Amino acid sequence: MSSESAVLLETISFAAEKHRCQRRKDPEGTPYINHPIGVARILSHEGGITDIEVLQAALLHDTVEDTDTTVEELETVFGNTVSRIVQEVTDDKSLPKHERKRLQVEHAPYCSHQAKLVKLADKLYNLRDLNRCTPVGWTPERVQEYFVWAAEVVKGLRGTNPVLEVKLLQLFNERGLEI
Ligand SMILES: [Mn+2]
Repeated sequence: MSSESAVLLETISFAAEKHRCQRRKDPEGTPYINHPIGVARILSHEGGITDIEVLQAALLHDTVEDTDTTVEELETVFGNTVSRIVQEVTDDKSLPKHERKRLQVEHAPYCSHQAKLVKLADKLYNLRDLNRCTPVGWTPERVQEYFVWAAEVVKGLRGTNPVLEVKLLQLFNERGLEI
């Protein structure tokens, strides 16, 4: 086995352990790990990304925000670049939700190219998921608001990956949104 394959398996295993008790918000309660795996697959399969550190960061992108994982831990296990990308895509949970969402819009243009890729794939996965089914407790208005907000974030990520961006634009257009 190539060393990159081994590294990816180590990363998937780490993320699966960290997210082991979490579920998505869909009515079926899909295991949370399906999301980071799906985000990494969008990058590799659709975006043509082969940068192993981007794929690792995609697999780990919600570990600091949503589990007990620290940036220092990621740095020790996976190195400086992977931990930096994850840190870039991690919201500051000490801030109110509205403020976190506003900061995502504001910071998007200034993220590294690698972090922008993870953000694009994360948004594409989540928007497709919202089209597939509505999260428990969400109204159609809340779903539409999420699309509006995501379009604002994606606006700041343009020029990063044409394939992913075209797919996102199609989803926004279906919702009557222009970016
Ligand atoms: Mn995510």
